[in-house]
Amino acid sequence: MANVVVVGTQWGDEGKGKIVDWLSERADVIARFQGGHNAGHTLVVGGEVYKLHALPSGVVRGGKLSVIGNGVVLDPWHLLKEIEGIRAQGVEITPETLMIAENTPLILPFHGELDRAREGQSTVAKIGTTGRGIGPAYEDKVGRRAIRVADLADAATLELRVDRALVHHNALRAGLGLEPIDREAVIAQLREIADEILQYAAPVWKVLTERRRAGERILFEGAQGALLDIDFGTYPFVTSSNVIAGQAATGTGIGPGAIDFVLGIVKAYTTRVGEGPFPTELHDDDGQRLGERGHEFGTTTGRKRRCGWFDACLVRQTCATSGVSGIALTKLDVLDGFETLKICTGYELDGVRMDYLPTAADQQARCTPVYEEMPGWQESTAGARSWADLPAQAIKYIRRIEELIQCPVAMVSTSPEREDTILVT
Ligand code: 2SA
Ligand code: MG
Repeated sequence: MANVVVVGTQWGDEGKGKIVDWLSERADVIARFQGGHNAGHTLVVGGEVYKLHALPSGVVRGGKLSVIGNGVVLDPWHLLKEIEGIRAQGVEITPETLMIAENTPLILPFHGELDRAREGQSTVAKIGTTGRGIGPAYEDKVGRRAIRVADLADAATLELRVDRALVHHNALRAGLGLEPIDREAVIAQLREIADEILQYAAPVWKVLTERRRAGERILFEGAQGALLDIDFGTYPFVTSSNVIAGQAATGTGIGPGAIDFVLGIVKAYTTRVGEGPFPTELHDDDGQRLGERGHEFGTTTGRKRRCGWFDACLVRQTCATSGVSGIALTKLDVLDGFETLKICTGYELDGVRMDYLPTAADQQARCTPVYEEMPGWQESTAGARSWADLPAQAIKYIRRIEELIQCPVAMVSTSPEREDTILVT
């Protein structure tokens, strides 16, 4: 496997961070290609816990190049704080090990304010966002009024860019009852961090192309999950970027031909944080148990995640939209000890069997899951490192998932620890 894209196949929090960390041992470059510090990736290395938001998971490994691609939206103040925190844990971060694409749009303080104001003001508009300003920053990018990393290098350009953004934002803020933005303060804040950010700035598209030609391997690290994709997710309850694998190419500036393998990360059950449809959601003891055993709380916001049975119908769909070549199944141990497990194989919509989730919101709401049941296993699978360590029923569950989603299992992860991984060869 040369260049691998890692993507979430559900609503995020599938355990991508650990898998990316595991794969990054075999990569030279690790690149983020969408999202921002709404992501929360937890890595456990030799007992040390690292919580990453904007930084690629590769940073904790020495000798690799970590890249923040143009598809990301970057809060520069948050990034500098995150770098400081990770450095304090003993990780070296320098312009040799971290590169930020010059054409990356910035998240500014008023983006976060707008995000939170919208979420707070109206129950009609509430998405359940992380409140990090992700949506408003992407709006400015496609609205052609973003301030990008390269703009920090020239004072006159920066002022022009700020003015362009403020024309839009001040009008919007007036409607929401927010104070107009203090132009001078924004410019001063940006100038204050400009040099610190610019030391990492680079033409990432060029660097990646050259590195690839030199035979180096690139690992593309997705954030969130395919059902939060702006086009293919459960719109409007989605994030504001393309999350699916195709974005790895446009979010870094390397052609789609550079992608050799798409690894879909699949949690052995389903979770979702924020509002929106979730056909297999459980409101009973089983759901409670999944949340407790799986420690299902947001890494970024600490929010409790909604939990439910594995939805093979949705994952079959997301494996298709991302062109997943193989999956990594994670958090299998959370299912240890259940008497019976349920898998959703499709939906019933007004008496008709569906093998995909329809797009129309009213139809989604009327879809009821069709389940098949399997006996669970009583043994512990936590920390298993080979197939031989897994109970027969657990292997059957994995094989059934593989069949239903029409995609082979390439890896199984049995704990947050790097080594507790079963590779399927
Ligand atoms: P936003 O902030 O605009 O991207 O929110 C829009 C929707 O996307 C969801 N979203 C996420 N879902 C799961 N995990 C995410 N990352 C953090 C984590 C979240 C956290 O790893 O735990 O800590 O709460 C993430 N980021 C965005 C969000 O819930 C909205 O449904
Ligand atoms: Mg997460």
